[in-house]
Amino acid sequence: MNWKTATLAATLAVAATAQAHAGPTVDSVKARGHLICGASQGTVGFGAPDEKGYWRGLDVETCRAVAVAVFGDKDKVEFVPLSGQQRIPALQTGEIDILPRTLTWTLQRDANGINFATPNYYEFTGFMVARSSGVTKVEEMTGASVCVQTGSTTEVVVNDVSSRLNLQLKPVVFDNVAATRQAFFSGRCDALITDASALASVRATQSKDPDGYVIFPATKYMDALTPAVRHGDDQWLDIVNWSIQALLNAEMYGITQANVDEMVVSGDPRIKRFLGVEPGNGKALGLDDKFAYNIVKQLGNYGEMFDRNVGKGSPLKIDRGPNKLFSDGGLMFPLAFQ
Ligand SMILES: N[C@@H](CCC(=O)N[C@@H](CS)C(=O)NCC(=O)O)C(=O)O
Repeated sequence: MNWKTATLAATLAVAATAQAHAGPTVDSVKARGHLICGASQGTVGFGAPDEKGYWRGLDVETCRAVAVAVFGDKDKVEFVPLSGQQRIPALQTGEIDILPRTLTWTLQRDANGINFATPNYYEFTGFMVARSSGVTKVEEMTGASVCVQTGSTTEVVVNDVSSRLNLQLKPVVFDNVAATRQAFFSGRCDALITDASALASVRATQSKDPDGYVIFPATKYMDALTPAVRHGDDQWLDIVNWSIQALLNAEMYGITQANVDEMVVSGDPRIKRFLGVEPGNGKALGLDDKFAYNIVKQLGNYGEMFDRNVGKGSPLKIDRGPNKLFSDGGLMFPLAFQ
């Protein structure tokens, strides 16, 4: 054996044993026959049922990608709407299997019984105010009352910004999405604070006069909105991570829902591994070797998902900005399928 064949033999030996042991979450999901996903209480673009009751949105489709990975079917998933306050306990107690719900990755949350997977959206917390107020930036908000929801990082942001700039902001706190938004639109508060994308969604889909409101960043510190799972089940974390990675890799390779069947005959070894033409990657995760192919076939790539839910193909028209792939100057980073 020369050094080349010896290395190849060693690699193949590792590949042959690289099959994941089943973990408790994937076992119970399979036994149940569907995934249970923590969802928003209704933010168009991220998570909301359409007029026929079918759940749509970027976070919703992140769950659907995991359902495809496990079952080969994007519809083997049940969505449980949760408030900001309810969402983490629902994950910790096992009521849901996965929580992709505009959840900012923070140390306190991470240390508290949950694990974050791969961010599916990056952005800033924002304020929305009536255009008629004339306010266009945080520094002009002295004394403003702010509608804010419990169980969200925005409670911390309001207090941080207020004390840093000595603005004496007055938080008016609510415990669910509808009440918070309704209070703002009825004039109970001068400003509404949440993720800037959720504000864009609320403005586009829930206000009578979208032009009558302005949105600006509340802070210069960016959030990574990241699907989470429970502590203590590494295999499940891997499955969620690589389902999200499948969406990012597909975009990097230019593989779309429309062309995925043509890409299967690609001669590029990386693409062959990615689509499961070369076996091994699915098996290593305890999944079908075609799990990434199936995800793209049923949902498209990350860019397609972004565009139809929150980007140019949606009412929100949000720019890709930091959510571009790293190769286009963004923060989305595909990891190697090998
Ligand atoms: N990213 C922030 C805020 C996200 C969030 O969940 N916001 C609350 C209100 S501030 C919410 O329920 N948003 C609407 C939704 O997710 O439907 C966090 O992780 O706390």
